[in-house]
Amino acid sequence: PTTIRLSEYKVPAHLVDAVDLRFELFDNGARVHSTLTVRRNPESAEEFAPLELDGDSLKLEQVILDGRELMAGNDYDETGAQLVIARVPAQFELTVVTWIEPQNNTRLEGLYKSSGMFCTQCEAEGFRCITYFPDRPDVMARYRTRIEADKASCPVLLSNGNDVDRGDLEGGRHFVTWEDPFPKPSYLFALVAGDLVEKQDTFTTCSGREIDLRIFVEPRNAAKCQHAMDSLKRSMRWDEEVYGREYDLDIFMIVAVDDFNMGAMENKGLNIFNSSCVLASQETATDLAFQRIESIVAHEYFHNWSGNRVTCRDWFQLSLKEGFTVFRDSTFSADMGSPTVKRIEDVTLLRTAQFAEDAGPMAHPVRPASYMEISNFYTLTIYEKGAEVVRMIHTLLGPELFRKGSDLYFERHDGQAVTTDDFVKAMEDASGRDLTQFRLWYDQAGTPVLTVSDVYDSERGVYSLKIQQAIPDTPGQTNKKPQHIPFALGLLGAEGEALPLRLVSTEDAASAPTERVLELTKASHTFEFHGLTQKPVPSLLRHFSAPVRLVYPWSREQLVFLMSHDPDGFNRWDAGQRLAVDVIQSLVDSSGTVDIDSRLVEAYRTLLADRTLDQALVAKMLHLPSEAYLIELADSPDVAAIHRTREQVLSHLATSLRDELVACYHRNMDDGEYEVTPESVARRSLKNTALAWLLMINDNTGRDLALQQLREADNMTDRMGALRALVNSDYAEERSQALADFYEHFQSDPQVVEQWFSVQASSDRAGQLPQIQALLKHPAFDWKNPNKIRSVIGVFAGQNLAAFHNPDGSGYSFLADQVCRLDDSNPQIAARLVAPLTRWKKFAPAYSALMRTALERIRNKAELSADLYEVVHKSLE
Ligand code: B3K
Ligand code: ZN
Repeated sequence: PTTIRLSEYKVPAHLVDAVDLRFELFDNGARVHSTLTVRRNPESAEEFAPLELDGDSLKLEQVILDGRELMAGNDYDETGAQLVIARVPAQFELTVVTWIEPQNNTRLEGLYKSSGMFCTQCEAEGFRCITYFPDRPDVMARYRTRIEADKASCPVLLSNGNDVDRGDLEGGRHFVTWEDPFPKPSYLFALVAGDLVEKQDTFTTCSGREIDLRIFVEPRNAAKCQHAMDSLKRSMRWDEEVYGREYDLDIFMIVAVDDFNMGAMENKGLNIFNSSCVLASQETATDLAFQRIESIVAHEYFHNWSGNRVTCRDWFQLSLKEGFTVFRDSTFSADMGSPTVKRIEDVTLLRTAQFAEDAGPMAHPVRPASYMEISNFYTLTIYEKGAEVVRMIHTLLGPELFRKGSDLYFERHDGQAVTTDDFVKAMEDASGRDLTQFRLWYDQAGTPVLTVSDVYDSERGVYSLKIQQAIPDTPGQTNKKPQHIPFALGLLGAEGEALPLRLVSTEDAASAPTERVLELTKASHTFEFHGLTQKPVPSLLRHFSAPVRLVYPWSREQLVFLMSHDPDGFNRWDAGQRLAVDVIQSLVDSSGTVDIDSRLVEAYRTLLADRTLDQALVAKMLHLPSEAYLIELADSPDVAAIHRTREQVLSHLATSLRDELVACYHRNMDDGEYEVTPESVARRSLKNTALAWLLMINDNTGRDLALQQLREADNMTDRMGALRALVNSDYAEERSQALADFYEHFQSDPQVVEQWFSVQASSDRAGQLPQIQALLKHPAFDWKNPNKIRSVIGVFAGQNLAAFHNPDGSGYSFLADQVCRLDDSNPQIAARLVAPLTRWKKFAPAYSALMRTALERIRNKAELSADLYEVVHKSLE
């Protein structure tokens, strides 16, 4: 595989104004007729450049240029990956006919079949698996698409835009023609053909236009679309109100597909979703799934502006649309529910997984400088860190100027393919702020480390805070420059009161704010706060105002104090996390002696008793830091020791708080109607946490409550909560019975079976390697379905850490086998699954040697895909 570099970007030599497609769909394949209206790009320096079209796995049948059929070898050359026509006029029409086999397409890129329906996935480079085309996002064209198929098996025929013509054909076939008036890059093309039912609704836009909304699903899923439809309407309204963005076509469609590599795809007017990200009912989906669906529906919808109307010039700019759109969907979810809880969830993902990525062999900037396989760059860094970067711009500018900036960005670049720099420029131009140094966030990889120290001068009444920043080296990048970091903070007095932050002694205490955003631009800063009569407790990096690691010598007293006094809910939670991390880490280090700080127990006791606190926040605070996070924080982690210690702490807490947990369970039992509001989600979460803790300590009351809940639950959150608690307990008999009954009841629902797989695969009781191997042999397991693969193999390697990191290396070797197997059918999935092994350098030597061996075995596999090649080679370098 070759390396593609941002520095080598060239504008396309040819532009395509119009694409006329005709698909003939058959059981044994599909013929694609594509007619392109092409002209030389006046902005290209290469006046006599040959026409180069990308192609992948295509059978070329015919090439016609301005009505004349071209001859292979004479007029054009077809290599595996390109169709090159050496001499072309300045303007011409080109027809290319190709034959493809969707039914054999296991990569799930381009046109493929899933549960009998035809569907497409073209981002990033899937359109070239359909026809020869300049498959790059800066070539934007108007598409007209005619689909022809058997009427009985494919009554529904969909593509982007508006449906402009339809009719019957000979032999029981029919056609529909779609026209998309908005120029778009090829990656936003979509086609769906199958036997689907639709749920219909309408939305009236701010300017009074009525939009036809449709969700297409297989008939058996007809009753599971309401939540996605409601989420869609909320998203449409929100984007009008918060960003002034109105929907532009007359129809908006969503289709649910079972076999899908990712979560969903924002194709213009025709979003295609992984079934698990759209279908929901109280009976089958957990609260988490409901929330996930709402945010993914919003995310894909928001792409209509941030991605489709304004798109990326090249794939190095991927975060232009992804970072911005994640920021938008995250703000949306915050507005729909609890902002603090949403922030906690986002930061947990960032600190656990993105920080790990940013410290590993695949670390890359938000705007990468090079890649081999673009599919490998749909990463937490591009998405989540990219969203944090946009959030920091929002923090630095404030909401009004940020909105001015986004208005300018959409207005200035509507219909264009642009860069992250264009985005920042619009923010600068609208606000008058200089973001030159801020741009380093896009170019430098690695998580900045902020080291904070403080001194209090009682004579002067001055508290000074010294903040130093350092950015670690990452592959190919050393000696980084200091970045521009917004640092939000507050100071608390002894009673928990918020103190005025006076940066100069002359500032008036009454008008000084109690929270400030300091701007760090140098390697070291010292800030002085005046007029303080005692040393305050600092509340640092509030709301997690920047994606950095914060180092400050917290005392446990300070953390306990912040847990109950910090006015910033996020930092209350964070103080609890830091306290728990500190307790667990010191026990891991002290090997053997288990003396658990009573302050931790008392802090949790207070939490369990406090009814005045936001219960959604309490529910989050009760979750101990995950093993993955503890591992991320450790140098040379010993996984077994971390796992054991965390379990000991959990058992100790559960034993000490046993009665409080039972009371918490009963208090949060809820016999009202099921609803997904922050309050009722919090109640279920508290109840199920209490249950899980009680079962950790083999409490018979807990067991009985779990069994009863499993029998009586009227929703999947409670059912799953009880099942998970039993599966993770020592009640072996109850566990097997519960798993068997559950499967029996839900086996016909693929999304529930996925949850059933993952509850086992993530459990150190039910998910040891032999059990995982048995799951792979289960009749419901399907090697062609990415969700099943993820729910067993992905969950095992990513969440069942003690079993995966078995010191005998069996977990690694198992993963290597599965990755090699999958690489032949679906390289994108293989390259994603291998991630846990790529972090080998981080672990204690006994682990890392075995991880490396497993990786080397993958490297030596015959016919490694480009996807897997890049990840494995870079991580072994
Ligand atoms: N843009 C798609 C990602 C498609 C990735 C394909 N390899 C989903 C999203 O971010 O909305
Ligand atoms: Zn996206």
